[in-house]
Amino acid sequence: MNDPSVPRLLEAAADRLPDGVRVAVVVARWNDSVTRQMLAGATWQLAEAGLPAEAVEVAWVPGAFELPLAADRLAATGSFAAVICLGAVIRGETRHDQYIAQAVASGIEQTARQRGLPVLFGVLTCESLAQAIARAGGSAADGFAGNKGAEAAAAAIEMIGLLAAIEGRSGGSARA
Ligand code: DLZ
Repeated sequence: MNDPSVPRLLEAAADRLPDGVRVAVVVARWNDSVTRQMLAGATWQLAEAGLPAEAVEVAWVPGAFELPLAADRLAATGSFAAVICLGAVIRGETRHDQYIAQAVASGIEQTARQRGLPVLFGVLTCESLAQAIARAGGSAADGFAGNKGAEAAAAAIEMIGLLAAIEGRSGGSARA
């Protein structure tokens, strides 16, 4: 264990959340047949990690473009260990989707760094509704390519644990 050739490993419990943690989920209403399924995936994943329903706050915004501002305000409250952003940007006839997707990605990344907490990019950027449905829990017609809402929640759980381990505040610890 103390072999100097083995790097120290900051280990966090990747599947359980520390007690008292609260998580916010911001969901875009645009393409809500998709985003509702992503929200269901995210809340299921958070419950699996031991988070009670009352520790999860859900905020709806009109579309993905509005996710970063809402996420930023939620992060600024200091009440949440992570903010999970969920949206579905689907290609249309114009390049509108590209502008939205780029703004959302960079807005979320900026909020995470400026506020110093995990802000998760659970935003689909798809060619078609069928592609989005497949990534939001799937259907018989569209196939199954996971649930990106659940995956964003899993990433939030891991990052909360890792940051707590780095700060030395949780069950996670630096292993020598
Ligand atoms: C306007 C628009 C378009 C064309 N497409 C999407 C989309 O695929 N996914 C999404 O979440 N939102 C879309 N929106 C709405 C914008 O995100 C935003 O809500 C409006 O432009 C108002 O700012």
